[in-house]
Amino acid sequence: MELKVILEATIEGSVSRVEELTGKALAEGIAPAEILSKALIPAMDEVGRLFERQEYFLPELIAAANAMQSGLKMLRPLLGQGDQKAAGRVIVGTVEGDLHSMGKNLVMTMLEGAGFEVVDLGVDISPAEFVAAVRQHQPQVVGMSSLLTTTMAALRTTIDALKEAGLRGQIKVVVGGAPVSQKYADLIGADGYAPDAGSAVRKVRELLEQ
Ligand code: B1M
Repeated sequence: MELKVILEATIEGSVSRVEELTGKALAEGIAPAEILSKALIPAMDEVGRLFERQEYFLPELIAAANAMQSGLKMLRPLLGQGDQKAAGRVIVGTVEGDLHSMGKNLVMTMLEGAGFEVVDLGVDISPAEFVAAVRQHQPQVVGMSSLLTTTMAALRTTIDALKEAGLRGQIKVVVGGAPVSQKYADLIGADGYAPDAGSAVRKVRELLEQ
């Protein structure tokens, strides 16, 4: 089966087609990571381009996002099944004002697969909520996602809030999301930056070894 059909069904926003075709691809023995990297993720890139060209509007964007989520949900238990004991506790959230969840979900899935205990804070998480979550869950690592240039500043305000709360010294902060870069991460005083979900796992491991 050609993965192009899953890519097209995701762009069209068809949840039922994506579920049917993902099931078929898995039954044919295609690796979950391949379905993700060659169909679901590039589909969202194309949806972003269509949105920029104003060929797609919010309803199409939401439909495509739902279609991707439905595929991701099927792949999630199969992605990078780890056999280690909990390698550490990580809390992950999308920053205040930002509702994009899929990148965060993918990062969480890969971390879980790598053996980490992961707490999902959700989206639109304020600095105060991050602070409260660190107090409650006592993680080693805090992961923050930002997908909008307008919400990138919330990465900094959240780090500042963690400092003010006296918690910064006990955690490592990893940031990511399409508009974020290593340079920006350095500028705002994050401990790490990862461009994608796979490298987020490597970065978290690296920080915990320090
Ligand atoms: Co929005 N959106 N969106 N959107 N959306 C983008 C981000 C945009 C680039 C589209 C575009 O114009 N081309 C644009 C941002 C422009 C900018 O800021 N420069 C945009 C816009 C403008 C908006 C709205 C403002 C639109 C409007 O209302 N007019 C609005 C904002 C709402 C809000 O958040 N307040 C909005 C809304 C939405 C939907 C709700 C409809 C939907 C999200 C649904 C959901 O997530 N449940 C949506 C979608 C789907 C997108 C695009 C098309 C796809 C995003 C996505 O899920 N990609 C996106 C265009 C694009 O990115 N191509 C776009 C797949 C996902 C797996 O990748 O999230 O990049 P990504 O995550 C990657 C890496 O970034 C990284 O790893 C992930 C996996 O490899 N990563 C991390 C992410 N977080 C990380 C954390 C880490 C480490 C790595 O450590 C902790």
